[in-house]
Amino acid sequence: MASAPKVMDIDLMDIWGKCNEMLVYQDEPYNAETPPGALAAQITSLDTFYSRNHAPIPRIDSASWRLRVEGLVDRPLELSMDDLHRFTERTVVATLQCAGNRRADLIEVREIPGQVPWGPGAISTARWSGVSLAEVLAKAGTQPEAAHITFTGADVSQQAAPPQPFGGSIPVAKATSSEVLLAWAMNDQALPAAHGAPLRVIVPGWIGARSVKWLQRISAQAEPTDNYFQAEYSVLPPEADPEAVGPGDGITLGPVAIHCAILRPARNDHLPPGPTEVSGFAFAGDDRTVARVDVSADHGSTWTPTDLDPPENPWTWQHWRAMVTLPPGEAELIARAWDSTAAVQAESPETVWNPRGYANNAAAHLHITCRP
Ligand SMILES: Nc1nc2c(c(=O)[nH]1)N[C@H]1C(S)=C(S)[C@@H](COP(=O)(O)O)O[C@H]1N2
Ligand SMILES: [Mo]
Repeated sequence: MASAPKVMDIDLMDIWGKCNEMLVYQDEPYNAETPPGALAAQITSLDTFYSRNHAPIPRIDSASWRLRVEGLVDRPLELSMDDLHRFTERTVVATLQCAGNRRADLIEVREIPGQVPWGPGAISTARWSGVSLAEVLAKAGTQPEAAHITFTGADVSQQAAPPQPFGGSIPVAKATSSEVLLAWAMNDQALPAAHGAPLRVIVPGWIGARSVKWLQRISAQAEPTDNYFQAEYSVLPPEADPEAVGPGDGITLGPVAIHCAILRPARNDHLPPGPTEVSGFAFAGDDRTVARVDVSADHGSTWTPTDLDPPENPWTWQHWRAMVTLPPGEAELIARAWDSTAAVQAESPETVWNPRGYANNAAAHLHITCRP
């Protein structure tokens, strides 16, 4: 399956509205990473927003499309787009991050077969607009036994066993938080087909996999969904065989853990020794914020605090920068971030390696060569 990303020679602009600098791992299902230059913007443009799929992208006729809301509810609903537009429109800026982001660094520790070798760009930020999921659930009237809200998309994935539509669930407490949206717009434009048109879930601060695209069904349940992808997105013990484990054997992923990336200098940059600006972003996850980011240019002996942007809200990345002095010769830049609960990134990918390569939140390392 996926190997090193390639920059496409055909015009993806015409297919999924993506720029040609996207790092494409697979054409079908379409899996492409945001190019490094685009990660410096606070809001990611639609043509550079990363794309993560498990099946061909469906094109849905929004006029005949309906959303079913069922399960443990007093009043099951069937809603058209017009019905949804009668709810109050809400807008939330939120970063979406794939649980497999930065898997490439884990693969350097030990191979992870059959998974997309994402670099640091399976993450992007958009201004999402739509209706609050809490309002739709209130209209349906969730019953007291409803503990989880399940989402099912329209795309049937052959990667699942057995093949099934992509789905996932989140606990009711998160589902009824004001930031969770059923979104029909992205950066003030109609939601593109590649990002889930006509309607997708946005679960800010949680792994991207729970933000189900091409949403068709919401179901209130006593238990988490048994959809294949709910259990697939879990962290297994290092010695586990991912082919042999059962659904409950891993740590099911929900909220994202604090991590950061270095954007400048770029990988393989050649810089003169001396003062240089190092910059990047950090993302705290859940409803935490980034509290501090430090950088080191001497393998972690000394650390320089960075100038960190204030949070726009708890669900978005924060950019940072600092001047550091580069030594002559080979240098290793390290950046590490703390969140508002004082949790800090793991020191190295070895610590967090897991068989499916999820949730790599190790400190960012960048090797550069400094020559005058
Ligand atoms: N229906 C459906 N929803 C989905 C997926 C999918 O394959 N099908 N992929 C999920 C994963 S793993 C991620 S990281 C995000 C990616 O959203 P994006 O493609 O809009 O960036 O969508 C999630 N929602
Ligand atoms: Mo993902």
